[in-house]
Amino acid sequence: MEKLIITAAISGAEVLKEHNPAVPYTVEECAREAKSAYDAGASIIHLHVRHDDGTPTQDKNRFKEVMDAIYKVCPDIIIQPSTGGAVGMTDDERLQPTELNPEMATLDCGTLNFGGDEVFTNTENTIKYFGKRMIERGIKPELEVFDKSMIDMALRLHKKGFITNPMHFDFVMGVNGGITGELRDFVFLRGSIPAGSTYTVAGVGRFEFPLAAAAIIDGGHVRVGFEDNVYLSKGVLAKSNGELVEKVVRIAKEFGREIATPAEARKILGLKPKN
Ligand code: KMH
Ligand code: ZN
Repeated sequence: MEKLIITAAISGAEVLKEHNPAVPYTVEECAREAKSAYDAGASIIHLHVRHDDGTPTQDKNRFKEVMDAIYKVCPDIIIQPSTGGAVGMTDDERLQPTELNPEMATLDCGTLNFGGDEVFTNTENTIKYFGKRMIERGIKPELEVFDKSMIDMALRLHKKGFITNPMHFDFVMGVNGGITGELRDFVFLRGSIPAGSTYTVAGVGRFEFPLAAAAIIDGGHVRVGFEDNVYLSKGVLAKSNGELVEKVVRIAKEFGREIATPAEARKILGLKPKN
């Protein structure tokens, strides 16, 4: 079985220090959290950035500052900026980190009810616009899937040339308004992607570790981190993103699954080697 790629979603746009004091806002805090995840075995950092007061921003200068600080302490890591940003941002605002030509970026494949009156809007034209931008700039999209219909959307847009092979999906499961994190739904999603594509699973809240175990057994990849879950176990806050990654590494070891280095992750995902 292929080695396991662990992605750490260290910051998110919605989770706050009120939920876990280790949630990073400042440049230094982001670098600290990325390093803790990298040291524990993460090869990808899924990145949102904030102002120092915790307000989410897609400002490309802030992304550059944070990415430079992360590369300083994790020189070979893969950084995957979010183009989802936060609810209510415009498409062009969300796309700003692509101007830095990162190796990867997220591409959200549909609209989602986020609870209350909040809607995370990704029209078909938005997805096409983002897909085209990533092709033009040689950025590998991670196809964010919050529901089965988003896989179908990605496959339709792949046929039309807005997304290229090999495709890499992220099943974000257990979000309010999206697909549940039940094993039945995981099996449904992973059976719905074409042969030759790869996937990561990001279980939200209590689904984080059961779904990590499922993906480890299945040969898929895993995302953990404060964006999705702030608890190490029931009622116990994680002290760092690294602690969440360490737990995945322990589970993987139990099943004999080795952990991919960033260089190995690049090979698995078809990214160019970093020199
Ligand atoms: N914060 C959500 C509105 C992504 O990173 O691409 C969008 C999100 C997905 O987190
Ligand atoms: Zn995100």
